[in-house]
Amino acid sequence: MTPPDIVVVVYQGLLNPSDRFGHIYVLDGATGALHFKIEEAIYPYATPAVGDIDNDGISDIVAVGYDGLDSYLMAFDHDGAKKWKSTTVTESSTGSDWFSLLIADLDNDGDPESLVDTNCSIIMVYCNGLAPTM
Ligand SMILES: [Ca+2]
Ligand SMILES: [Ca+2]
Repeated sequence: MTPPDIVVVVYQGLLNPSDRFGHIYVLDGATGALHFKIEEAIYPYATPAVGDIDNDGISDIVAVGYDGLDSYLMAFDHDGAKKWKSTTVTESSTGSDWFSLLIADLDNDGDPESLVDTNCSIIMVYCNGLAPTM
C-alpha cells in the first residue's frame, strides 16, 4: 500500500514580515520529498482540507486563498492545478480572521460539500465540489 502524501502550509512571515502569504507544499508520505508547491497564495492561518470533492477517486485540496486584502475559498486538483476560486469569503484586511475547513457529504447524496467556518461562526457550504455561486 502506498503511503498517503502530506499537505503542509509554509508561512515565512515571522522571519520576513513583508511576506504575508502562505503556500501549500505536498510532500511524499514515505520519504518527505517535495512533490510540488502550489504557487497560489493562501491565508497562512487556515489549515487546508483534503478530500475528493469531484468524486473522481483522487483527493483534492480546499484552502483559503488570500490576495493580501480579501480571502477566498480555493480548490486544487491532486497535482496542484487550480480547480476554482470562490467570490470573497470575508474581508481579512485586519488579519484577524481565522478559518476552519471541512469536506463532508452532509446530505448523504454521494457528493461532498466543502464548508468554511470563519471567526464570526458563519458557516458557508459549497455543494458537491462545484465552484460556489455566492
Ligand atoms: Ca478528486
Ligand atoms: Ca452531499
